[in-house]
Amino acid sequence: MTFVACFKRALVAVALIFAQQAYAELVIEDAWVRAVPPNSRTTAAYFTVRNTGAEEQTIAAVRSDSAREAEIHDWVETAGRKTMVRQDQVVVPAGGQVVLQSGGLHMMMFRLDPVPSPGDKVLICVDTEAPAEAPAEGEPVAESATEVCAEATVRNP
Ligand SMILES: [Cu+2]
Repeated sequence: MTFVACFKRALVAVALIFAQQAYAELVIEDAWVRAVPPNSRTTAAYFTVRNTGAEEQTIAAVRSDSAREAEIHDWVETAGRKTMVRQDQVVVPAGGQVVLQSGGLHMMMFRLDPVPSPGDKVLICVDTEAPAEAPAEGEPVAESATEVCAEATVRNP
């Protein structure tokens, strides 16, 4: 093997190690889902995402096994009126955390299926890469190596 080929191979190995570490460095804590009436199709999830690593991480997608669609929203005040605005990316600083809480940043869960009941456990996931393509109707979202998940308890605020 030439020196250049060997060097390139070493670089790839280092890149892979960093990719794996990056994915392990986000931790979801204190996750809960707001209980809603059985005929409701939408709710919100709240949790803390902690970054234990030395590199900043960017959340590009969220998902749940109880919702067909999920987005990160924030409340933004425009001309004295508060509205929810979708956030395409949320940065979790190195060694820091982002808190999703009632009245602030939150995870929106759309098209609940099934509608969870109080006391149920619901899987919620954050992904540092946006999904390559939207899944077909009724198809589960493929898991990715950059995804971190946690169980959230369904409860009243
Ligand atoms: Cu919202």
